[in-house]
Amino acid sequence: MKKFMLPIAFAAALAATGAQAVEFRSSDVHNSDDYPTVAAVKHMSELLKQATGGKHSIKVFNKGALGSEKETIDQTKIGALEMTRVNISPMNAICPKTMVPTMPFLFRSVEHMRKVLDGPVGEEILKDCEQYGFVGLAFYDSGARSIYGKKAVKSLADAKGMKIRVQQSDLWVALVGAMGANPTPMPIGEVYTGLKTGLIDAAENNVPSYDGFKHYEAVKYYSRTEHSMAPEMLLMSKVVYDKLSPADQQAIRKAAKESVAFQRKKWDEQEAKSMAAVKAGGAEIVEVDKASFQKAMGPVYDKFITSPDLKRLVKAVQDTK
Ligand code: BDP
Repeated sequence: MKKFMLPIAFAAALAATGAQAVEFRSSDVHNSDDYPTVAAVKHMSELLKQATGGKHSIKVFNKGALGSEKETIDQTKIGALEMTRVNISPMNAICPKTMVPTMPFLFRSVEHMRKVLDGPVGEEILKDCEQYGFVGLAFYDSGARSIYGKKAVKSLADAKGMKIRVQQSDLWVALVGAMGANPTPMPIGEVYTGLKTGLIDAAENNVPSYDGFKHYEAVKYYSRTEHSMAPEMLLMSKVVYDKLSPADQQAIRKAAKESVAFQRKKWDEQEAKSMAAVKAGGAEIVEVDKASFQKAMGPVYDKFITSPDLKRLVKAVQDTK
């Protein structure tokens, strides 16, 4: 994979120019220039340009050009990269409150998820990341994640023993382990080859990723387990953010928040488009006994939702009507 990186000293110098115009760089792993998260950050750039009279903008480096999510998170933490758009999951080990929206079968619906993330629970999680070096600017939609592989998974029993790729997060290792499967953590960029060569039997993701990474060409059964609605996050380096004027900081936060509605609209459209594309490409959509999966998830909550704060947050999500 091609890596595009500025030398750290140069990036830091850029970030230090508080009064000057900056074109912030933001990473994304998705291939399509029009993928909802990619398009949303570009839209945010337009809003930011307008709000700052053309002073600040954002350039999106998608296709994983700046590295895997774990790598871009590390770069963002030290200020070598200004912004990164990642799934919430690789943040689980860094900022514990991000585990809450990752938890299996926690959200009852898309509406429930949006309401929680737009409300005080969402704000608390974004804010929590600051002490670890990340300004949490926004959550974006990522739909529900389901298992896809070379065989159909109709109930929990079918997942037993399958080698399933997971994101680089201990919570995900435990979650897929609780299904009786063998979790294999790896960056998304390696999954296509992993599926093709049989290194892994399956992966799990939303339909737009199954489509966008062409995984449906490698494995044909998409079984709708819908086991997690782990959202996307847009993060800014705190090192970079702290050097900006309060007015610029406000403009960035506002533009990010305003890009959320745009992303959600694109997301809904993309889900429909991708569903049609994978079906046309030969994928079979399998209905699943979801309850069998849900019942197996107790140990995941017992292992990770241990502190009073995390218990309070999970309850607050469940109580959100
Ligand atoms: C996709 C997310 C992307 C993650 C990917 C993964 O949009 O940020 O990298 O899943 O599974 O849904 O790694």
